[in-house]
Amino acid sequence: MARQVYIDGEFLPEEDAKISIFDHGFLYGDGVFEGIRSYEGLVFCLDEHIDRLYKSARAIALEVPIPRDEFADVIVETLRRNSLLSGYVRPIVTRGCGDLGLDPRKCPKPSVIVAADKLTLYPEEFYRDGLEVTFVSTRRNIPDALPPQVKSLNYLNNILGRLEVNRMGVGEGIMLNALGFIAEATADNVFIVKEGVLKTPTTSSGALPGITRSCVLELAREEGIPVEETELTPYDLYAADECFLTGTGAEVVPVRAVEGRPVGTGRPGPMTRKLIEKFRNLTKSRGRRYEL
Ligand code: PXG
Repeated sequence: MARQVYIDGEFLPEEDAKISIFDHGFLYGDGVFEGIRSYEGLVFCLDEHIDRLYKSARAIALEVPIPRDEFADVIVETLRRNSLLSGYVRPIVTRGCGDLGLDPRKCPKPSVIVAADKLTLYPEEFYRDGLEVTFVSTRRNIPDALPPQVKSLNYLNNILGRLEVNRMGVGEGIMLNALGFIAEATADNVFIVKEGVLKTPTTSSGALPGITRSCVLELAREEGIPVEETELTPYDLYAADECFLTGTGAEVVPVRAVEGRPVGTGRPGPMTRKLIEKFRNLTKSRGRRYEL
């Protein structure tokens, strides 16, 4: 069955779901998006994702043409129309159609698009044994050029990192910022555990404020684990007791080696395993429930 896509007020089969060549989302990556997961009829952290989407839009002076509650309903309806109880949903807001110049004033009407599909999961052995990561040479965009908090349609920085990851044949790549501090992975946030303290780079280091990241920080605090948002160097990762990545697709995934160096014992550590379990429980309760 053809996938059903929402575009500006209507649902269309994918072959009819088309965006203009003159849309600045296409021409310039001028727009914002989200990646949301649903678990057995629960849109995970729907409010948090909506919140980040509207904040991203505000940061680039893009007015989302529909109110938040309506956007949330459209997201749920897109999952329903695609008969997905567990899936991945991608809301997008673009600057809309303009001329071939980049001036956003020429784009009177932003477009709202929501697509959904099944999710390709990381292989199960990643969760059991951990994945390997490498440092990529592509640095994370500097915040003065493009705030890392904005989940914009400009993903070339991350894609350049991903190309390096693919060439290395590992699971993910860690990006440093211009100062040499760890920012995040190409599509996930990074955490380390050192002497019982859970640490993750600050957003000012170049990390996207990941929804999974905030859930993990909250779960750790609940467990009484000391947490720090701080600057981290490659050395901190080499010397860490544990390391894991977080993201909507990845959830919480252990890292077993960095640049060929085993992290800690080279096996997923106790804090990582605890947080995987707690996060999986959270995916059963937090968000908006729906039925097909
Ligand atoms: N950092 C970046 C740069 C991301 O794109 C995350 C961290 C994790 O954030 P959440 O909110 O998901 O916990 C992301 C989000 C993909 C894909 O196809 C993944 C993301 C975005 C777009 C595509 O793997 N991850």
